[in-house]
Amino acid sequence: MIRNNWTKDEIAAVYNKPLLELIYEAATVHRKYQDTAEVQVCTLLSIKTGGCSEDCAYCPQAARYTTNVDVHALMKTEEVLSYAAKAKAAGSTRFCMGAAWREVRDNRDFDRVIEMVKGVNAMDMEVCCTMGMLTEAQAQRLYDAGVYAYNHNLDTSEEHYGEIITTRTYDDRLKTLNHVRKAGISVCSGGIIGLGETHEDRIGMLYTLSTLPQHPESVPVNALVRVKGTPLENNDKVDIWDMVRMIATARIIMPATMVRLSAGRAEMSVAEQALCFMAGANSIFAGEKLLTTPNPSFNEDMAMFDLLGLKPRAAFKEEKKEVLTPH
Ligand code: SAM
Ligand code: DTB
Ligand code: SF4
Repeated sequence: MIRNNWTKDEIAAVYNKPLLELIYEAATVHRKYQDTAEVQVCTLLSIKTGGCSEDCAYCPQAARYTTNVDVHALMKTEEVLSYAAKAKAAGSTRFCMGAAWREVRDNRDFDRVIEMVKGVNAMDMEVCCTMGMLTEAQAQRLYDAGVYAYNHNLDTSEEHYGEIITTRTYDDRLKTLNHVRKAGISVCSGGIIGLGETHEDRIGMLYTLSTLPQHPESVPVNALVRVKGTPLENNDKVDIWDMVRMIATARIIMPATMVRLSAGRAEMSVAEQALCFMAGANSIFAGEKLLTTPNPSFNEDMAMFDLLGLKPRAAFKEEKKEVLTPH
């Protein structure tokens, strides 16, 4: 049964289980709700890079930090479509376009994004965008153009949010998620671990996600990529066991959701990633780059899939219908 009335204590009890017990339980839930042989392969492309006005402490694209990111205006439509075609040929079924914007504005750039969305949609790939805050009307326009999913992360708990970002609020994030949901777009929302948050903060973020009126269809779990020049560059590397614990808890409390092993794979061994799949992760970002930082190559990932007996999930497979228990 899918529940959206979890309490923080219940989630903490799952999160704090003995590790092997937690993995076993998550793997059991995974088998019941998902096809464990399949992993969704999404390709990311940064269509507008750097120069962002926000102060997200983890992000190499914030204009206020001096990082090695090459700032780039919005790409040309044809160029984006040729990347999408390559991603499809390599076996990707979801193409996610990222823009370093605080929010979408109703200008020519947005018109161009709409063209890109139509083009990628015509290639029979699931189109995803992540471009910052959206109004209800903008979400509707994206849906009408063929956007399948929108990524907008909560990143951390409500309590810890102000330590990481001061240029917008948690409530702003939730509002955009609501606009996305209302427009009929699939919701992709998760967060990052390794920001200096406590275990309670991680539980708090999972609480907010799992008590939304409807669970996000996908929840990315990112390990902080420590980028030189950002305020978090000297944070400790995320412990793989923390990643596994987070993925397993997300899998148990949101069983019908795709849980994505997102940023941080470049620093993980195949054995470590296998543990994450065992614990219920069933989606990855593929391609040599995430938005601006390195990621394993398609070939390395396909070799990993062969080794582990996994295969890429087909596009447009409907997520299992949720039956929610009332609050
Ligand atoms: N600007 C839009 C926004 O913030 O929603 C979309 C792009 S933004 C780069 C997308 C997400 O990438 C962020 O919400 C954050 O979760 C993730 N991200 C950014 N930098 C990261 C890093 N260094 N390590 C891990 N995840 C990161
Ligand atoms: C998400 O949760 N992770 C992706 C995607 N959504 C947009 C982004 C990760 C970015 C990592 C840092 C970078 O490459 O710039
Ligand atoms: Fe801008 Fe998004 Fe990076 Fe924040 S995470 S600085 S909003 S690109």
